[in-house]
Amino acid sequence: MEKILNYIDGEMRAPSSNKYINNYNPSSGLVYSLIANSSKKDINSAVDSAKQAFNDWSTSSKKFRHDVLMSIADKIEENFEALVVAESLDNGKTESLARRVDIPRASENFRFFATAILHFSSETHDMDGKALNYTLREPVGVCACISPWNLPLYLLTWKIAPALAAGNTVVAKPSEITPMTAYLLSKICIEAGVPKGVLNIVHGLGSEIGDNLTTHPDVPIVSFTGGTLTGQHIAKVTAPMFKKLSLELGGKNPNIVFDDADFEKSVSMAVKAGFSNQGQICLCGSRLFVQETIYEKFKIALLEKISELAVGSPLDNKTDIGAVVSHEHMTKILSKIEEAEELGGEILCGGKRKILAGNLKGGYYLEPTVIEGLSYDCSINQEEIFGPVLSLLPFKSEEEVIMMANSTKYGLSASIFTNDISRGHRVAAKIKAGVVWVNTWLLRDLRIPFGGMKQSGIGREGGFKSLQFFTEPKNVCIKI
Ligand code: TXE
Repeated sequence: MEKILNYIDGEMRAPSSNKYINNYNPSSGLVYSLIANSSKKDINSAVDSAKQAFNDWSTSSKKFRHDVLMSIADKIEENFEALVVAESLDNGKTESLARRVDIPRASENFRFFATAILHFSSETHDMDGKALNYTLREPVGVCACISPWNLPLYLLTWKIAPALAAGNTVVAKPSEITPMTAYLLSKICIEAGVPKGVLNIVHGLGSEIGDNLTTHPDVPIVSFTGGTLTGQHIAKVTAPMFKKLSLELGGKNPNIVFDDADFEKSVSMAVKAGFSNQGQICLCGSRLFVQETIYEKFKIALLEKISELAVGSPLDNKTDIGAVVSHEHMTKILSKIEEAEELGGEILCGGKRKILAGNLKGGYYLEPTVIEGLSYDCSINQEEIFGPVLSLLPFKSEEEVIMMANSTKYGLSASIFTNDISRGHRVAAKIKAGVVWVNTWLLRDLRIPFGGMKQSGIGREGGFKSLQFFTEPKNVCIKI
């Protein structure tokens, strides 16, 4: 059985404990590989290696760093199909989604920041000829990049690429639930000739080695994407050490459909926003608000569209919904659906595990589920479920839907569907979220400041915002 090893100091290494964790294939529920169960010793080796490499890497030319990142992107594209198959096998998502979204975005992340660093600049401030201020933006040091299981390679590279482009070295800790493509990326980096120690990838249980990495005295900066609870924990343990922190956390995103919206488009976008990646995207529109004047008609059309979704093998091109990522996560989602029924919610469709035939019978498949009849402020409509579960709520007025949309502790993203462009601007201005789409969803320009407010996180990623996060500004004032 394949063993997923650490990538430390430019080579693949077994964990110092020589212990491994089972890695499950969500589509069958079977163990298909083993993951290095690393310890503090492995984290320390990785940080030491990154420290050794820092001086040369941080003083290398931007052009050199551009070339290294571009060669990683080239190698990702050379290994495209293998990465697609691996991502689907490890996460349970369909191969078609990994081929369309996850893997292309991984190489794009490297290309985007390889070129961004060539255009990155900072400001000067002239004091009427008496003095000149200029701002330097210097690499920070060894960066901890910690990533989740829902878009494994996509989100890991979204952190590694800007950190390296800015001249830092990196110790990355991918999710122990989906480590495979990070492991393949390690081998790609060796092939691409990445200097040893520039990037290190350590696998293992976040609950066991996460603190070793985030509180390591030689790691001054942490970039994390994952659950809000874990984000809170990381903020707590790093606060006394004044570390630079970027937290991209959970969401409970409203999708608002006004009665003047393009009907067909808003129905199909509501299904896409609710069920893409089995609803396991922090940006998913999991709360669907529909104006009451079109609510019944919209509900019929929505259920009709959802009934066409195929739940099946991630390898089958006809599959729309693959397996959710783990047995534990499937159980959590089913318990939330049960809670919704106990609260008086009505299950309009789905609500159950789907058992497939043959070797997929042990897979973690859930039917796309719609729940209605719950109050906007109940637990189901306030807490992130992170699965193929959509909550449907009617609203009367703009004011009412804005109040309900803003009622959760999250503030990551929102979508608004209306053909009244003034209303689009007006409602977007009042929604408490870091990213607001009007008449679309998940349309991403990598230059925008991406991130959430409230308990959806701290800081922004994307374009120069990422490079600003991964550098330390220093102002120099020269007396003339
Ligand atoms: O996230 P965790 P999980 C939400 C979603 C999901 C919940 C938990 O609701 O159900 O978060 O998911 C590492 N110090 N999102 O369990 O625990 C861990 O090993 C340092 C939203 O995946 O946050 C993994 O690499 N690191 C999210 C990473 O943190 C620690 C996407 C994320 O794990 C650590 C995924 C610690 N103490 C889940 N404990 C999004 N915003 O997209 C764990 N880790």
